[in-house]
This record gives sequence, C-alpha cells and structure tokens, in this order.
Amino acid sequence: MELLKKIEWCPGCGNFGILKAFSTTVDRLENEGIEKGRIMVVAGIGCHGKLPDYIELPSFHTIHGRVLPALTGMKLANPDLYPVGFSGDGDAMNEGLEHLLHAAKRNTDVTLFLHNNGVFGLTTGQFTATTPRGVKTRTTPYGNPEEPLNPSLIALVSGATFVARGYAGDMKQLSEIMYQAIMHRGFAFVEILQPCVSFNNTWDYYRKNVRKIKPAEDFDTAISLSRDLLNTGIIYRAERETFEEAMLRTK
Ligand SMILES: Cc1ncc(C[n+]2csc(CCOP(=O)(O)OP(=O)(O)O)c2C)c(N)n1
Ligand code: SF4
Ligand SMILES: [Mg+2]
Repeated sequence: MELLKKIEWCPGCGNFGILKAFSTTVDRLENEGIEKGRIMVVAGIGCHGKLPDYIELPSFHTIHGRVLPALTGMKLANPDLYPVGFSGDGDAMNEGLEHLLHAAKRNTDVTLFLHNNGVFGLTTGQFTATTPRGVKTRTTPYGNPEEPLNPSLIALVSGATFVARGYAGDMKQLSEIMYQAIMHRGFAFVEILQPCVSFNNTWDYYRKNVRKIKPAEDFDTAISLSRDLLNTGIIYRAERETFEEAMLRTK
C-alpha cells in the first residue's frame, strides 16, 4: 500500500514498524477479497494517532481515550465493516481504560492495536499506567513509584476472545498477528511493544529480551503467559457470541 505523505514521527520510532506491518496486512486482506473500504480505521490522540494520516483507508480521528466507542458504533451500524483501532498506552490505559473493559466484556467484534511505549509520547514523555516501576520520566524524575498495569492481562480477564502481544521490531510476526486479529470474530486485542526513541527508548532491552510463545490451550495458561511482559505472539483465542450478534438477536 502507498504511504500518503511525509511521516512526522521521530526517526527510529517504533511506530514505523507498526505502520509497515499494518500496510502489509491490509495488502493481504485486499488480496483475499476484502475491499479496502470495509476496513475502517479509528485512532486516538497521541503519536500513534497519526498512523491513519499515512495510509489510504477511511478513517476517523477520535478524542483521547475514545477509540473503542467509535469502533463499536461503526460495527453496530454496519456489520459488514472491519473496524480497526489504533490506541496508545495513555489513550487506552489511562484516559480510556473503562472502554477496554467493556469492549472485552461485550466481545464486540472489533480489533484494537495498542501502541505500548510506556509514556505519553506526544505530550513529551510523562509517565503512564504502563510505565515500569523505577523508570524516570518527565513526571517521575526520581523513578516511577507505581507498579504498571499489564494491558494484555487486563484484556484477558475482562473477556477478550483474542489476545496477543506483538513487537514493533518484528514486523513479520506482528503482521501475522494483525491479520489473525482482524479476521477474528469477537473482540481482538493486540498490545504492541513500541519503543519511543525520544522518551522511553527500549530498543536494546526488547532486542535482547523479547521471546516468542505459542498460543495457550486454556485460559489459566493464557493468564500466566500474559503476565510475562516480554512474551510475544498470540496468547489466547476463544469463540463466544459477539455483542453485535446478541444485539441483533434481541432486537
Ligand atoms: C482528555 C485529554 N486529556 C489529555 C490530553 C492531552 N494529550 C494529548 S496526546 C496525550 C498523550 C498520548 O499518549 P499515548 O496515548 O500514550 O500516545 P503516544 O503519544 O504515546 O502514542 C495527551 C495526554 C487530551 N488531548 N485530551
Ligand atoms: S515522541 Fe516517541 S512515540 Fe512519538 S514519534 Fe517520537 S519516538 Fe515516536
Ligand atoms: Mg504512549
């Protein structure tokens, strides 16, 4: 897929890998007969939120933390769509955390990609709910005193029927995860480990430490796989009636 205009992310940002993996996924979906007009993109506010500016797909830039309500509305209004959201750790785990819990609980048939860089990037590096303990940021100059939230674990225990963790430095694996997530029937949640070169540069750490896992065969194993923040791959998938199916059935 053609990229639309000059990209404004900092050189070396992990978002480049996410964009590349997604554009490969869209090409694959198109080759398999899913027209581009059916893939609807929604982005939150933050550096991640610029992603739709660089791809040729119908898109909607929503307010901070509200990617999931927009995706849910789109799917309800037109079940033929494949609504795909891009959110940040601040966007999804601070401002919009409640929406993640409810989308997972409902099993709404949309996909959410969470760019987890452990900081509020666009606003120049304040700590977020996923910043690891001890990390120094603009707002935690002596080190973050709080334990971080684990997005994949939260999605899992809230009822998401597809949970995966990808890494911006492994576009091949990430693109395969993205494809599987978009094709999944039900709520698909993908946390993406995304180095922010300017405010939380985790490239070296991830390069040395991320590992690949195979999907868990049961829920308890999925819980323990998701607890290790360096495990990447599809963690869990299950079948359950979706929110839209339940809504249309009860109409
Ligand atoms: C309700 C609200 N609160 C705060 C802001 C200011 N704000 C804009 S972008 C941003 C940081 C976004 O961080 P994250 O979601 O992690 O995305 P990143 O920039 O790291 O990709 C914040 C706090 C806002 N726009 N709206
Ligand atoms: S501030 Fe961080 S997340 Fe934002 S574009 Fe730069 S490197 Fe990427
Ligand atoms: Mg962030």
